[in-house]
Amino acid sequence: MFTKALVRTPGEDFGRGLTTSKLGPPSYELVLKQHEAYIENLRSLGLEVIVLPAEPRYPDAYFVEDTAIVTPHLAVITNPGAPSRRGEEATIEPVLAGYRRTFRIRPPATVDGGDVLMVENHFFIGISERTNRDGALALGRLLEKHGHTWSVVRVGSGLHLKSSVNYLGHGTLLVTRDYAEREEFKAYSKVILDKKEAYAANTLWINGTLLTPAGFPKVRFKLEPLGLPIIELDVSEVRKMDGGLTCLSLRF
Ligand code: CIR
Repeated sequence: MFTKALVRTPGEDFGRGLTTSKLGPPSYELVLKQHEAYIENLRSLGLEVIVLPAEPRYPDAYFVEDTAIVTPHLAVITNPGAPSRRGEEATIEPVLAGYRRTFRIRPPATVDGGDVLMVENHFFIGISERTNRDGALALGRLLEKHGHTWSVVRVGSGLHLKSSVNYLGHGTLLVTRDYAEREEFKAYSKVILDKKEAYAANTLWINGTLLTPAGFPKVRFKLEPLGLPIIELDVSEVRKMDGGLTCLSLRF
């Protein structure tokens, strides 16, 4: 169960962040509204939301998920894989130090939190363009010292592991087609997304409620049999910057 979420307000320059999407220029006014709605929903699910102010030097800094891995036992401050994002983590560390003992991933190791999927006590660490083998190993060692287990997953498609795979509770993963047959996940039940709705893999479990991006009607149909409440949230402007619902917060 989570009791807190840490978020950061997008800055006016958020449209200058990294992106590969071809969905057009994002609107600052709209992203602020969508971010506010996200916060309100987290609060309505009982979380205390810690809201940090925009960080002008770092247009991607509101994707706080990438800067740390927070577990019940520790917080690991990452070394983000994209050079333009290095330094974001230093703004998060003092905040998390108030809640957990903190550890760091140091260069040449790199890790983006978006590549780290927590499934109960186990952590799947994606090796991607952002998270390298040194990073996975450094993170894995810290996790195992604190009683967690871990394994690595090759991120073949999608920016981060959690762009394609997320945990829905009760031993069930939500996965894109590309990950449906992966050996690494064979022990889990799976909800498999249609190719056209792959973006909705970035669905966020909060204490038994699923927050899923609006605009993917088949996903609701696939998630309903799980019997969990579902909230659809519009994150169109975040999507234009290659982000989604999980990227916008650290939950702990
Ligand atoms: C980036 O490319 O780093 C940002 N524009 C998007 C990061 C999304 N974060 C995430 O999936 N955890």
